Amino acid sequence: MTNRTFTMIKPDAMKSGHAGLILDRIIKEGYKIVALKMTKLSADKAGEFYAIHKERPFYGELVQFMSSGPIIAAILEKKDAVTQFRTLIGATDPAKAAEGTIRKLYAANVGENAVHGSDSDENAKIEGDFFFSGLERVL
Ligand code: 3AN
Repeated sequence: MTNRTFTMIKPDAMKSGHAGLILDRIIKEGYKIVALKMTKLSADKAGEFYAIHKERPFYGELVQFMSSGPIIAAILEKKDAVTQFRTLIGATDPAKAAEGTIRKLYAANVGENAVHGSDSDENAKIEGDFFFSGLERVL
């Protein structure tokens, strides 16, 4: 059980002005921000990040969406961070997400679902390393 996970506030939540509320919620839920940046992914970089989904039917749409506007990327620290954060964001499809979760509150649909959260400790490390150098992290 690691104490870190990786998140992105996706282009839909950036566009709808919910980034501040989402960050505020994350902090209030007790996550410490280890690294944080706003950036815009090129289609190539979005494709690389989501390479694990290459064979899925929605891959093209996902890459297009994730490179359509700015995102905020962050490494977060909390006890049991990966599992706890997946609970906080809710199900992939906001229609199936529990009340009060970030996706229930702010996501429009399964494709444009406001936030990303790593699904394992291993992927949390890979994803954090994809966005942040050592110099860009606190500790
Ligand atoms: P999660 O983000 O909840 O871990 P994954 O890993 O199954 O979900 O999917 C990664 C991303 O792919 C999702 N966050 C969402 O943006 C997109 N996605 C997943 N399922 C679909 C779908 N059926 N149609 C369009 N996009 C999807």
